[in-house]
Amino acid sequence: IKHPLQNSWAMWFFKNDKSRDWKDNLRVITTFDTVEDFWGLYNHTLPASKLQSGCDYSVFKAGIQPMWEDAQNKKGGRWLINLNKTQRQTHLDDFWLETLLCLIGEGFDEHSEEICGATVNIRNKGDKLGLWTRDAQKTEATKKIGIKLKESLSVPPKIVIGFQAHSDTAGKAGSTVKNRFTV
Ligand code: M7G
Repeated sequence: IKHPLQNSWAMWFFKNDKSRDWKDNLRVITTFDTVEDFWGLYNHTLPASKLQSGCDYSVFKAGIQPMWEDAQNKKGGRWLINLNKTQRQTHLDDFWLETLLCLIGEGFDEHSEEICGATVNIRNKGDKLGLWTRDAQKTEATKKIGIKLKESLSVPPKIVIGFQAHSDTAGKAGSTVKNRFTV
């Protein structure tokens, strides 16, 4: 008997093909709901650091699409960790795996309900890791999730990470989005 997870999850892949709409570049790889199936998937997909620039992986609770427009995301936001170019080799894969283990292990304690999923963006200008939550108004829960994420990834205290509401991010390509909270 396999070990069941609290939630079912879907893993998504995004490949940037500029001739198509953003949404049409997003595909589900597979869904999983056991520890064993998670490791099977993890072990047979490329590490994030080996993806081409412009690609994303996302892992979201089953039924939530990894986009701002989903009913479960539209009032939410993300904790964002920006990596510099050298950190793709030194930190990215560890950060991503640790984030996935927090997701599937319900590592945000009583706030795990607030979690929608996580995304890793592979970009030449600097990779990004985002942890998406469902309600940007829930100040206390959101901050606790940010603190826990920072701890779990062993982000040094002097590095500040920010939380951005999707409503602020949507439609602001290129410009800097203000942080609602930082930890
Ligand atoms: P990104 O891939 O999050 O970051 O957004 P990047 O700028 O580092 O590449 C790039 C662009 O993809 C955005 O400006 C949007 O045009 C599109 N995009 C990204 N996301 C997460 C969404 C989304 O959730 N919904 C829609 N409609 N477009 C998105």
